[in-house]
Amino acid sequence: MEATKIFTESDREEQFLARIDAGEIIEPKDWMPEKYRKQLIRMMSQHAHSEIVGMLPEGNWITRAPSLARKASLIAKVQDEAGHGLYIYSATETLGIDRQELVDQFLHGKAKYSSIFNYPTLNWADIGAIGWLVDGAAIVNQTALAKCSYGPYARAMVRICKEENFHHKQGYQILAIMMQGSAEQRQMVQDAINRFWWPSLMMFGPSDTDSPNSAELMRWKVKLYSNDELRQRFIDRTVPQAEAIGIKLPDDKLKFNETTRHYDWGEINWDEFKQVVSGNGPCNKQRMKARKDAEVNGHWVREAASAYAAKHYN
Ligand code: FAQ
Repeated sequence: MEATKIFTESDREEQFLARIDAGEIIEPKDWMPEKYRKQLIRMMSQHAHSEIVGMLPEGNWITRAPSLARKASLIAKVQDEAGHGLYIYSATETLGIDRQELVDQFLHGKAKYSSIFNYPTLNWADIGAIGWLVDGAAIVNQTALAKCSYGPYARAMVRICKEENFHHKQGYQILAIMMQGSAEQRQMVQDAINRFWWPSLMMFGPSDTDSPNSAELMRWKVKLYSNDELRQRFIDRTVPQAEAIGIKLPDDKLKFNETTRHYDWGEINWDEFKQVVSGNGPCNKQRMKARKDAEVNGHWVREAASAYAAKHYN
């Protein structure tokens, strides 16, 4: 009789890597290395928290949108971001972690969220800038993630990218219309872009030489492109859009390079990035307070919803 083969941890890891190399999609019940699971929980939960915190700078303008149509579309956008947070929390739960645990990690400062949402929204053009630049950057990053190796995350990204595309067009349209308006309106746009351009580039994370997680995530095809590759892709597609509506991007070194067929550009202020990520950006304290207050003030709503669900759906 043939002896039953006992698979060791390293056999399983080898099989797992062979599946990754073959381009197979990993599903929740498949065997996966513990580090793969942990890395996904870290990255996906950071992404979910970002979507939820990302509602705050835009929510700031709902009561002051310049028309009923703009107010309606901004409410819809903010609501979409809540939906994105919820899909990604659900996808993260498939890795065997409870959503409340993820939220608690965030509220206790143990899980990060995107640096971009620590900047204030000072004028209406900032809402256009967020749609055009922040959603634009998110699309570049997330279109790649829609092909990542973990099924639930990849599938969540497909729908999210469709909605982000709509946000991106909406933001660009806000700016394009303002650029055809008065000198003051054009000045508002330029001011918004001056403040949001560099932080949008920081959304892609540290440069490749300074990104501790990239090598592992790329080996597992969670990340298909490096931080710098995606940043370059975003710059290449955004510069012509800026030129088309007369916006000047705040980087004197920005210039199309005929040899590389990409734009050359200036230096990111990595000190600023580190400050913002470590809690010292312009709005970090305000954002955390808003989320902590929501957790406390929304407790009775969650309790009532759970009681209702227990009564009607169990
Ligand atoms: N902000 O080794 P890496 C959106 C941290 S959603 C804060 O390169 P990794 C939609 C990183 O966590 C925007 N922290 O890390 C929307 C790590 O720290 P850790 C969010 C950052 O994971 C639009 C450390 O630095 N999108 O915008 C940032 O390989 C409009 C070392 O970095 C996602 O989360 C940062 N910018 O690459 C909503 C997409 N960058 O955890 C509302 C999914 C890096 O080891 C309105 N995530 N860090 O302590 C990713 O693609 C990746 O996680 C990166 C970072 C690319 C963000």
